[in-house]
Amino acid sequence: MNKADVVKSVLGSRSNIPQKNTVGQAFAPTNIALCKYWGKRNQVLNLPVTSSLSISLGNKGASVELTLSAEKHDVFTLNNEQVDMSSGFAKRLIAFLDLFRTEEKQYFSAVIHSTVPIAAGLASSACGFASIVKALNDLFGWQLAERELSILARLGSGSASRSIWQGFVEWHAGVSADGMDSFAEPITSMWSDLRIGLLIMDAGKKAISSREAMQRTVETSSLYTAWPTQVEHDLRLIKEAIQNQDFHLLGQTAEANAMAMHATMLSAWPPITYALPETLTTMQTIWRLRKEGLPLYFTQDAGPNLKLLFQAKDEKQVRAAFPSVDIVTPF
Ligand code: 2P0
Repeated sequence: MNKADVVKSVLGSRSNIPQKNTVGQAFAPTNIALCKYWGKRNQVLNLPVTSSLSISLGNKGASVELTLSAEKHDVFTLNNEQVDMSSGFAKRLIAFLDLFRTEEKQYFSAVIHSTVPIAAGLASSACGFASIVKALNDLFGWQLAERELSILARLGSGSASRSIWQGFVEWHAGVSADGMDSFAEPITSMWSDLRIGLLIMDAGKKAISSREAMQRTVETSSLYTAWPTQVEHDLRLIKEAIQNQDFHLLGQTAEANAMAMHATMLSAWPPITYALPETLTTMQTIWRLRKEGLPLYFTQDAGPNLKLLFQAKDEKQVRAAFPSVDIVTPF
């Protein structure tokens, strides 16, 4: 089964002719995993080895306006600038749109506004592909269920399956070969005093893509065999923490999960680390502050940046310790 087969099976007899809209509009939030997705059981369909759980970042994400283009090629603008169509970003998006074109070759114009740095470990591909799928659904009037949107977004990028919703979201790994049971869904929850702090150490492009890094980890890391067990344990605790609004359990489990994921990368060959010296000194500052009594935790993805987890009551202290922090209120 390839991606085109999945698209065909999800869309059924739905048409690729704009129904009542001539423009498809959508927004999708970026998301940060508290229990990470790291490793695939199927690289073509982005089917994960384990389930994962994330929190979406409110109005941080990507908005898209999608129209059919009169040109004989796609045209993309990103944050008001024309995208170089030979760039990696454009090629990936063209390949994704290829899955949805009619036989007589439709071309698209996509006007994208992103409030997250591209490829800096801030899940820009997650909100990017999720917003494109939602915009296609709007343009063509497909009226797909959110579960189906999640399956389609996954074909662009695994973590995009979680960016269909706000709040806490669980992506079920699934077991089927075609991935029809590998979709995300929201966890009913409300946690108004939860805060996420973004600490950007470097908004530049990463040295190794997460796609390549997770594959190398699966193939060469001796610690990877322990990863599925770790995830099973952490998923259970995080869900318990969400249900009981137990901040310490949430923070501790998310931080431990991120450290374990990075440990699997360190033991890959050639070894992989996304940390910069500043990442490590910032971790040490967080650990010191926590020892001094501040309930502050972090998580780290495929980049050097850290994402802080704390509660509204501690906002002032967090700002004092990290003046450059960008604070997000997810609920
Ligand atoms: C996550 N990451 O759960 C994990 C944690 C990075 C670290 O999902 O190959 O861009 O497109 O499926 O989704 C980043 O990987 O990878 C990611 P592909 P993706 O958020």
